[in-house]
Amino acid sequence: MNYYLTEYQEELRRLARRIAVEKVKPVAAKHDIDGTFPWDMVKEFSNAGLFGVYVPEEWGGSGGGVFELALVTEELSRICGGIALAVAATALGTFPILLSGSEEQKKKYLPQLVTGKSLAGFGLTEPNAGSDAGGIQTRAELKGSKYILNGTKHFITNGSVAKVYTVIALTDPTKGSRGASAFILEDGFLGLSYGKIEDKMGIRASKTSELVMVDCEVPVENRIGREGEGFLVAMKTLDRSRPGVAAQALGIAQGAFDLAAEYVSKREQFGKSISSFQSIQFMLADMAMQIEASRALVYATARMIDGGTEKVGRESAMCKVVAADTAMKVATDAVQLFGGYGFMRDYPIEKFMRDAKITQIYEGTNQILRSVIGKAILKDAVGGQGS
Ligand code: COS
Repeated sequence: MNYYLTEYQEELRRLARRIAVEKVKPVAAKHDIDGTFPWDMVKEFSNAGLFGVYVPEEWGGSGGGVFELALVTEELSRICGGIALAVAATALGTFPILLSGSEEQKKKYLPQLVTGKSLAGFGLTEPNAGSDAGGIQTRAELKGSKYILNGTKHFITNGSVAKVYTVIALTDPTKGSRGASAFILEDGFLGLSYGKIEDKMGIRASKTSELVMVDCEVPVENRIGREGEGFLVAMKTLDRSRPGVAAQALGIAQGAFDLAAEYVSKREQFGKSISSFQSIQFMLADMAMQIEASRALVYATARMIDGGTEKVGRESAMCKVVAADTAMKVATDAVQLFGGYGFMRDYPIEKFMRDAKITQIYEGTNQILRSVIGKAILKDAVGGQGS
């Protein structure tokens, strides 16, 4: 499929692919097994300028958008969906500053984030507020020139390795989600610690931790936007970051497919290559069709966002759901094509199946996103706008 990438986008894709193959591939299994964070890879991505591809040049980025971020995430995830998250989750944590931050906040934080000198994380989810993001309980009380934050965020990607966290907390608990505000926290702020570091099924090269805030002091100038705008900041962020999860899923699906296609071409049974059997060819065809359909939707959504469309919640959710379900299906089928070998840790394919699973869960489960899509469709139908 020709997506008519610009010369710059083609170059960026080649660069990300080269780094993924030459640098990430040799260390992916090690980080998956021991769960260590790939700081060497962060340095590689940083040197290559991959952290700033979606940030305007005035803030030190390369001037691209969600599309460029998707290209990089896809290529890195094709080799390792976990290591790719150093870039993708930093983007998630950076979006609130980029989209809703003040000039001073952008000046202070974006340069370190676009270079990869600092990683970022996004703190919305709490133990009792996952899909129900409006049900958060973390409190932020203004005392003099500081907000005092109390509460626990969990499942925070890049938690404990990031230096900057954008966190949503309630400044007015009587107003529910309309009483939420967004804040920038830094590693080392008084009262901020990391709590539990998660031991995960997949994306094990990525760190996931709690953010524990006990009388955590946050300067008033670190509030993003006005009080009460936090939920909106979070939703706008997720609208722009979900295509990134979709791109991660797309990369995982493509990577699993590549390995499976190569394997069936070499594997012989009944005296011939198993790729000569129609049942195998049908599986490959289905996998390839689903991957390409996902790619078309992810790219179209990213271009829609970069083109300036404001209301992108439905499309962003759609591409995430389609790509994540595809990743899970394709990775599962890829393991199937490897037969018994696919089940063994000696072969690289089972990791893709483990890595794929999270894409159906985080940044909005595929169930809650179907609900977001359904509500948007009905709203348009009632409004008489059609689709
Ligand atoms: N853009 C702008 N505004 C949005 C929005 C969006 N994408 N989605 C919701 N809003 C607004 C609504 O318009 C509403 O505004 P008003 O209070 O002015 O009417 C407000 O936000 C609350 O919206 P809603 O009533 O739909 O909220 P709910 O609590 O019913 O549900 C969902 C909100 C399900 C959409 C939200 O909680 C969600 O996305 N959950 C998944 C969370 C998630 O992705 N977690 C992962 C965290 S990062 S790994």
